[in-house]
Amino acid sequence: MITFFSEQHALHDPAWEMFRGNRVACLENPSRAQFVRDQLVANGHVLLEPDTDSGPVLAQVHSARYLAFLQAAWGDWLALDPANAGMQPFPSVWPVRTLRSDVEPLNFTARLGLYSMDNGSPLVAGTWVAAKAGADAAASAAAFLGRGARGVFCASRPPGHHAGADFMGGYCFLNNAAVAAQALRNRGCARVAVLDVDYHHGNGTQSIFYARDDVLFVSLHGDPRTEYPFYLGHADETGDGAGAGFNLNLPLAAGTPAVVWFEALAQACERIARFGGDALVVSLGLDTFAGDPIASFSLQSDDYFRLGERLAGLGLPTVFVLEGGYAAAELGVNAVRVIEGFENG
Ligand code: Q9C
Ligand code: ZN
Repeated sequence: MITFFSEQHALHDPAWEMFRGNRVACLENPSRAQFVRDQLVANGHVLLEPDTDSGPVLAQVHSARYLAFLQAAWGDWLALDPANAGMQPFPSVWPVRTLRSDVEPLNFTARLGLYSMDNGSPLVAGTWVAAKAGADAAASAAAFLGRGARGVFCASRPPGHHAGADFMGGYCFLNNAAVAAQALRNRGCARVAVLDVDYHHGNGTQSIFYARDDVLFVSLHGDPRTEYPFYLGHADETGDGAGAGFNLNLPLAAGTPAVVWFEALAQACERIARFGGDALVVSLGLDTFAGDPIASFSLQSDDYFRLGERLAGLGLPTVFVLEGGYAAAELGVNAVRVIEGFENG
């Protein structure tokens, strides 16, 4: 399958994330995309450099002030003190209930809090360039589908599905799946389905399209009562206003076996078939893998081929966007199984 891939992903290389009050190596690191690239090349798949500027689409799915903050963030951090070059900023204050989020503070780490949902989205010198290359891959994939391809893969990082219209979160900065879906809409698809199979609920994507009936969001994920992102992803979130009935969450208990996961996938596919859209975007998180260090489903590598086959059964032009998956050494094999299952289905 044609894959959009940029080496610029490696510019996002955080030194640490927080775990139990300590700094630990970041699970979302460049080796992930390198393993995916290596397996794609080893199996004869063609890599293309992203060739479409996602700028206009980013302005449709993210707020102007968030994009301005993210693009300028590293420069603003350095302007405070040149010694900040060797340090990762960390948010200081979050505008939770009763606090105002309409007035942007001048203080940098306060603004980082305003534009973050969590303490787990490390921002470094290359974050904007790497994230923008991923968004460009999503826009390029949408353009490529318009030229008649059946499926296209974006092997990008950092991931995107936790990023909302005006915040980063869960290692995500720009919502690549939302960019792909909106770019497909702009290119003449009247209705687009997004299926999110990452272990974690795609809160950013859900929220971006929650009031819209032209983009259906369907997600299978760990139950937010116990799993990240905790504050969204429940079954009773069905959409708002015109979007009522166009959001379907299928939360599954941590430890859910693969056979039950595939039953939920069948339910998700039924909803997408009933929607009858013109294209499909798959938020392809591979942290459902049994060997994943931060998740608790138990899919095996062969299950990913079956996943690809099931998705092909929907018969829709499909953009796959890489999301999570932290068993890095197996990530490439599992990603290739999905796209080869799709090509076989
Ligand atoms: N020390 C995605 O899969 N943080 N994001 C875990 C572990 C939340 C996962 C912290 C996990 C976010 C795209
Ligand atoms: Zn995830």
